[in-house]
Amino acid sequence: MAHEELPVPTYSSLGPVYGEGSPLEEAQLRFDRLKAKFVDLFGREPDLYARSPGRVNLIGEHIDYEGYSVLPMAIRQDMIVAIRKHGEEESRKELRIGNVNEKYSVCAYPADPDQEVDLKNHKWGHYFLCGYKGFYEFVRSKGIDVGTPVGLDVVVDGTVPTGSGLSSSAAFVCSSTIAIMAILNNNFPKKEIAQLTCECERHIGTQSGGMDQAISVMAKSGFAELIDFNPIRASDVQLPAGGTFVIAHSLAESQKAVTAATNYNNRVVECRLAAIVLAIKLGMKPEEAVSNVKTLSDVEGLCLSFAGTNGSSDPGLAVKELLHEEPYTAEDIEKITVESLTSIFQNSPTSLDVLRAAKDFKLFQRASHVYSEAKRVHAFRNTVLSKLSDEDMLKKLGDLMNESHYSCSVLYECSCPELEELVKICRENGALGARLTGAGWGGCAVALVKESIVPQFILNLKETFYQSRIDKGIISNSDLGLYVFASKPSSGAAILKF
Ligand code: NG1
Repeated sequence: MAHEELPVPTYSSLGPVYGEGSPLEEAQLRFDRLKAKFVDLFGREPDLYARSPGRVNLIGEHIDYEGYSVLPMAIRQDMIVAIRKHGEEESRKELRIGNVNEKYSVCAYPADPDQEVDLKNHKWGHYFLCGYKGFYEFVRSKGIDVGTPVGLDVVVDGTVPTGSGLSSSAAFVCSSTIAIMAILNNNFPKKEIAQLTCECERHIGTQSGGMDQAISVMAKSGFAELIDFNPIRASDVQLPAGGTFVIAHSLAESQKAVTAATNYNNRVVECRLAAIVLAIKLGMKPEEAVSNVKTLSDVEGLCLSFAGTNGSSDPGLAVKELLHEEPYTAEDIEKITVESLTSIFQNSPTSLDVLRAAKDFKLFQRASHVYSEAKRVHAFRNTVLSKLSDEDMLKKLGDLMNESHYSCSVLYECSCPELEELVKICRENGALGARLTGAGWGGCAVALVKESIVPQFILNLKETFYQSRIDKGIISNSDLGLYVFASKPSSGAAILKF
């Protein structure tokens, strides 16, 4: 059976997830501490645990929500959710969510799947609530009866750094959803859980694309995955020997949920507008384009026919010929769509927030990024499958990563000064390629480095990037390992019952 058709695995020991040696010992300590915290807070032991990893995206940035394939791998840092279901006799119908990290105080919500997530008042526990609401929506849509909602006690322990572009949010939402699913005696094919958790996370107000949840749920130890959407599918990608991915934090925190209207969701809206304008320029009736075209992949066919008549197979040619580089005002676009932007997005409150915050729309730049980045993902995969020597292969992969960064930085404008500095330093210190990873606007860079120079590379980053920040007290020397580390592809989500 295809990997994505299988349910989330359930294990009775930590070995299948964490391997052996020191990672296993560290994991055992974390589970012991988590259980102790649970007993401390709630006076009982958890019934089960669910864990989901963070991820690093190797290539394919800001294209998942446009329907294009991406190529991430899971990292060892993860989120573990310990959960206990109240009995019918227990009167408290509440979700209580504690955290091993004292920085996060206990959050409580009614055990009501229909409550709204209070987006104006952001709390860390909201991510659990996203999983809770999303899970009930899913089972109801399938006609599955999971009984009357009862109270749930929950404690979480996370090691994915937050706001770092490594998907701590998806690790949290996926582990929460899977814990809720397991405690209510259900399990589903991973591809359904990947889709469901993507929808869960949208309750936090970002128009999330689905990559993070897909890799967190479907990852396999030792492999990166090519993730396709519509339908969701994961294909193993074996990375060439001799190369290692080093992840380095720029120390600028990217607050995706808080800055959604000007950053993440803004780009989603710009891509939609670019797609609609292209469709109309390529002959679709305005009202048809407005109602049917959601993403740039929806108009790829039209762009390809246009390219074909000009002797090319690049959908980007339509962007070059039919969109202008000058940013578009709302009025410019409305002349083409013959409908106001507020009416086009009337059913999406988070998009209306974008329109209120935006001065103009860079349709040419955003569409150029998306079509070129989508091509780079396949070039990356084809390079890995090619007969090139490991050395040449690593060099080509590095070049593609550098091109991806340029496009993110210049066309998509999702970098920031700290990331630019860090990426430059990575390249100066021997990285074959380096780029921002994840949503950007802060967070991490990922660098492809020859395995033989990894320790020296990390030391050099320490000297040239981190030392001045340690001196300023931004991070402490002893925490450096949390901010810069080499990572191998780790395993995906799991349920643990001991
Ligand atoms: P991160 O870096 O985890 O915030 C976000 C989106 C992805 C994808 C990337 C950009 C969520 C949960 N994740 O990732 O779907 O669009 O940005 O490639 O919104």
